[in-house]
Amino acid sequence: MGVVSERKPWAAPAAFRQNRLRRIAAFSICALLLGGCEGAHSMLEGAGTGAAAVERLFWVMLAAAAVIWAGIMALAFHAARIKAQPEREDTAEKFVLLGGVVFPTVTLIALLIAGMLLLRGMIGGEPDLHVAVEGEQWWWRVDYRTPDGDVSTANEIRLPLGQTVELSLTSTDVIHSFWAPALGGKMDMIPGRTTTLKLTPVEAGRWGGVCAEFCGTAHAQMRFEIVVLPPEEFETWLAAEARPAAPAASADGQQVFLTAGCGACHAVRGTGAAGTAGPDLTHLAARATIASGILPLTREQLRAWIDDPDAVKPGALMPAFPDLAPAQMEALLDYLTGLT
Ligand code: HEC
Ligand SMILES: [Cu+2]
Repeated sequence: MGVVSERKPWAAPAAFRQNRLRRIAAFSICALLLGGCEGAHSMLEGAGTGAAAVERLFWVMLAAAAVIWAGIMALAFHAARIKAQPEREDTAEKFVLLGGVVFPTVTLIALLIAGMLLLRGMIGGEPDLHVAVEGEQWWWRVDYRTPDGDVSTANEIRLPLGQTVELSLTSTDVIHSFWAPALGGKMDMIPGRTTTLKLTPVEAGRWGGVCAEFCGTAHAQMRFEIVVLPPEEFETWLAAEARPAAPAASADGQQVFLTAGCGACHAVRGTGAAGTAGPDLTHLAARATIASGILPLTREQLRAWIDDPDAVKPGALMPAFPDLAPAQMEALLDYLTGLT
């Protein structure tokens, strides 16, 4: 009596079913990952010449890898199907020499040359504009020089469409890395050194950026935005930024700001506040977000931030102000939201 299989003839074997599950899981994971390939942080929907160069290089590398992979798979299938038979030693040697030395050398050199030619697009031409960006724990200080004076802002880099900007990048504390995938490459920000990165935006809009080098507690909350504007709009914005702060929307609020000690860390040009440890707040209300892109700039979010920065962004280097009376907080918020 033979062994009777319990399995019904029409049911797929367990291994196959398990495999199918695995395949579905793998497919879903790939689909999810590919879903990440679009949007404001996408290198594949580039909005700058640098990103376009990286994208072309990506496709060239992918195509080359696919061709080589298909070739190797074909060889492997072939090898599995033919009957094994001893090769002559000199044929085997030739095969190893061609497949193991000549082929990789030629292919890698060709890809290297292709890469260097394609990435020439990232070097960029003569810059039309210079912007200094400094990585801080955990936000971005952004400085412009204008004929009307220096402009300092945070976490929002406005750029004119179609012009080449040279970013001078550095850091005050640890190594950060500046990365705006939709516009161009990625560059380390190193304390005591200045690195540069050129970007030429070719599409107006808001593009995302992140810190790409682990830099401490709030690294993952260290985001920024690049806002690409038509050149006239950019000039208007820059001229407005160069002006000192608007007259205080709330004199009481300004008083709270100055007496609570905010001015020790924050500057508001045109008032006594000239601190530099935190972002310049002269034109705070002209920004769309606070705390390096993690909160939209609204009255409620400002309140939440000032109440307890650490709850919003663990590790934030701003103390909490739990002792502000409700009326003081409202006046302070009136003042801050009036800093247009
Ligand atoms: C010890 C220094 C320090 C003091 C004092 C301080 N801040 Fe800050 N503040 C910071 C730092 C640092 C940041 C940036 C934190 C981050 O994004 O990681 C910040 C961020 C902010 C922001 C968000 C700005 C932006 O563009 O993202 C606002 C608004 C703000 N502070 C308001 C205040 C107010 C109001 C007070 C006083 C009640 C105050 N701060 C006191 C250091 C300080
Ligand atoms: Cu960082």
